[in-house]
Amino acid sequence: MTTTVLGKEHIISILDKLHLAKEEEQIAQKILDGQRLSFDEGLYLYQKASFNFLSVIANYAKERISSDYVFFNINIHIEPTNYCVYNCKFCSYARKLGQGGGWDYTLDQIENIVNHYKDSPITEVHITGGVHPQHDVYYYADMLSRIKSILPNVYLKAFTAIELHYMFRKAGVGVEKGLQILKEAGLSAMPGGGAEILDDKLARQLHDKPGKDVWLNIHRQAHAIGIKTTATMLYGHIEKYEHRLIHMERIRELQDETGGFSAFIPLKFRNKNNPMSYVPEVSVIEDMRNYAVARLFLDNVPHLKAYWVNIGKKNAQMSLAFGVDDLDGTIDDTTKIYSMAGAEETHPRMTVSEMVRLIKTANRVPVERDTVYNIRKVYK
Ligand code: V47
Ligand code: SF4
Repeated sequence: MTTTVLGKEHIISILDKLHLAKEEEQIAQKILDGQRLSFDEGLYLYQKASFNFLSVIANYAKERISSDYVFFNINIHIEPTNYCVYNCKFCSYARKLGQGGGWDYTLDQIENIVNHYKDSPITEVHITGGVHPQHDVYYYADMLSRIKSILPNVYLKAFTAIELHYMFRKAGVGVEKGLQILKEAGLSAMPGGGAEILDDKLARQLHDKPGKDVWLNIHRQAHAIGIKTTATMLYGHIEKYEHRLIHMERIRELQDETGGFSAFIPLKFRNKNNPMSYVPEVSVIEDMRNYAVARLFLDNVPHLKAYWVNIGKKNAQMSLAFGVDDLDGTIDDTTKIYSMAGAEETHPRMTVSEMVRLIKTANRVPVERDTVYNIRKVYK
């Protein structure tokens, strides 16, 4: 298999042939020199940079961090409940207690799900769902301990900041104590959901959840006790490019402070079966441009993930030419949030060999990782 690490000299020679605009040249020079882009440069990239330029330069930024490697893990998701106290206008899956179409697995049912994976190679259980009105942090700690007693060696990546905020308050504990309770029960990492766009004015048009400070503070405190987290960004709805950049600036600032984010995950708004269905979805071209800008702007977050369940396998493969170096996991058809919102993958599942083939046919080297990016196997 031949791979394509282009290297600095080769990149410069390709850029020379692209007849760059003056602004593109300046931005390219900054990236080649390892300098940070400003807000205005980010805006220029979103609004005016050519597609070719974005691909070549984001690819360079990716290769500097992860060479020709593309990471994935072997994981499942558990969505314990879709009952939710909040009303996000983009959400297709939440239900109110007493309404049809809801679920709330008992802890025994969760044990049954997990038992099914006892002899499988999974290394991660990713747990996130609705914000159930009746469950507190002690209930969820019990859930984590029970899973850990069945699968002692897996990483438990669990609960968005928004779920945590509610379950801590329900139990009357602060963030520090709440995180400690969960860590003792087996929590090893936190997913990045619930961030949406970290701008309170825009957020008020999208949802009724706690604002940006709550999300940022819970991630800050998680990082302080050694819990790595990811950060998501819900894009392609009513936001402007400026909002995406404000969002990424807030992630970049917190990362400067803590270094605790392992990956950034743009999530494309999918518009089926939710109160925002009137908003058209953005194009695949816009998805690729967004990955590239994220790679260039977030110079201090090591990995950029394309969540294939959200954008489909083929688009996820294409994103590998726009700075993405991570495809999340094999999933095994254990999540509903995107199939209910109209994503292509109605039964999201990939075998390891399918994942490896998808990455190899993009001329990249597949690397199985664990939740915190320790390398488990390189598929040369
Ligand atoms: O916060 C909800 C998003 C998130 C829609 O950390 C939607 O590795 C698009 O955070 N269209 C939850 N997106 C999922 C999540 C996640 C997923 C994969 C990996 C990781 C990780 C985290 O899903 C929510 C919201 O931003 N979402 N509805 C929708 N209609
Ligand atoms: Fe609840 Fe999450 Fe849906 Fe918002 S996105 S309504 S918090 S399940």
